[in-house]
Amino acid sequence: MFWEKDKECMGREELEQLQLERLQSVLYRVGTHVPFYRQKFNELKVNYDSFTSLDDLRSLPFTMKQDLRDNYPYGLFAVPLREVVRLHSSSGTTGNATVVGYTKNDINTWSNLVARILCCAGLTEDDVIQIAFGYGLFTGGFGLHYGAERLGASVIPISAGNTKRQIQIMQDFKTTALVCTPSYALKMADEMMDMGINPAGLSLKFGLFGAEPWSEAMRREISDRLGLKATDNYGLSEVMGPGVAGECTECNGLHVNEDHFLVEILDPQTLEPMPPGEIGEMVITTLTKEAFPLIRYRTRDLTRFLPGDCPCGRTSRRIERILGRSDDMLIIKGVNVFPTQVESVLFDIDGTEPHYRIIVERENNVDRATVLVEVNETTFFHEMKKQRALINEIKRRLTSEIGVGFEVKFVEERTLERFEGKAQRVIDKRKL
Ligand code: DLL
Repeated sequence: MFWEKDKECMGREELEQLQLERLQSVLYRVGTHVPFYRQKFNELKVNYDSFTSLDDLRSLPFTMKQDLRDNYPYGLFAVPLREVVRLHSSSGTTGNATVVGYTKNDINTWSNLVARILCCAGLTEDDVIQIAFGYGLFTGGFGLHYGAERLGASVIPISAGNTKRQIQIMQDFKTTALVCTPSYALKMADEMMDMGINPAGLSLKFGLFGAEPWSEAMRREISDRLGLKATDNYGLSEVMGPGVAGECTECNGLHVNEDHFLVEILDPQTLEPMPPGEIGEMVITTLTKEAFPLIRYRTRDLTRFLPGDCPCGRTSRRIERILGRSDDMLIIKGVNVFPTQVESVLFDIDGTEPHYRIIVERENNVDRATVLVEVNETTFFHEMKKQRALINEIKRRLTSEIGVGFEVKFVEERTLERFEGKAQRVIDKRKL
């Protein structure tokens, strides 16, 4: 099933020609209308008129989150505010907020690309889509909403929170597709258990999850518990919001909407392209956005291009699920650790619940990382010997798969905070 087959299955040569033309036009636009880029292009003597291949992209400057903050609120807009019909903002966990804007055309493109991603995940106009992302300055709610309407599905704009009511509505309205963060989907599964509702009795078929990193093990957990096909979709507010990339029903990587976004995977240190198939930082150039185009935006998200063709027939390049953000990467005793790696180990072990927290401390200049993991009642009240054995098994697997030792502590079911939006997995108490 395709939304725009001619675009999704375009030959590489034709696609690259389109990307080059769009790149030149966006460079002209920002070079003319955005002082920040005009100055950078002048300094670096960028002559985009003479670009003959996409490799010329490498002469262009990068844009960083800090540049967005320095130009807060409207400094990077490429159109007058009069042409902007929507604003969104990302608060971020550190530093000032950033603001992004959309023209009418941008909203149109955005809706279309999200519809593409929904269709790619198997949804049709027959679906009843419950959007449990926050509506507001966060791009998740409105982004998915407009896309789902464009698809022609029946949209339930319930927003995040009020979990009991979510489940009631899911039952009454016969929701077939749930859209939220993966951690919120798990919270819903817990709540259903408490309410004595069997997910098998609901009409759920699809779950479209995104906005935070999650593991393959978590996908299995959610799919099994909610009885749905779970796919991953990716985006970020700076670049548009949801709609940048999404999985098809093959579930083997996220197809990038390459006719609208030019993606590079670079070595975060040298900023040179990573060899094919290796993990690096994703850098994105928007090719069609009018109000808020970005050139070589450093997302900090780490992933790699997947080799080979997808059996679904789409020719767009696929990226692997996001491993994490380079700023979420913990360095524990010098070893790089992503919360998703810990998650993969925990979710694979019987007796533990899919809820965990990682606490990092430093004592006498030595790092100590502790994983708090919820365990079911039976495990929690196991005799000491059995508990020890399970803890040792988890420790052994964490050490062998991640390369650094963790303390592991069991906590009772339902003691760790649950999340309705993006989960906060790490508490870093070190003053680094
Ligand atoms: O999270 C946009 C979005 C909404 C995407 C709904 C998908 C669904 P921001 O709040 O600006 O925008 O956060 C963007 O979230 O740089 C990634 O680090 C992370 N992220 C988003 N999607 C995924 C994903 C929205 N599928 C930041 N897997 C990005 C892993 C993701 N991380």
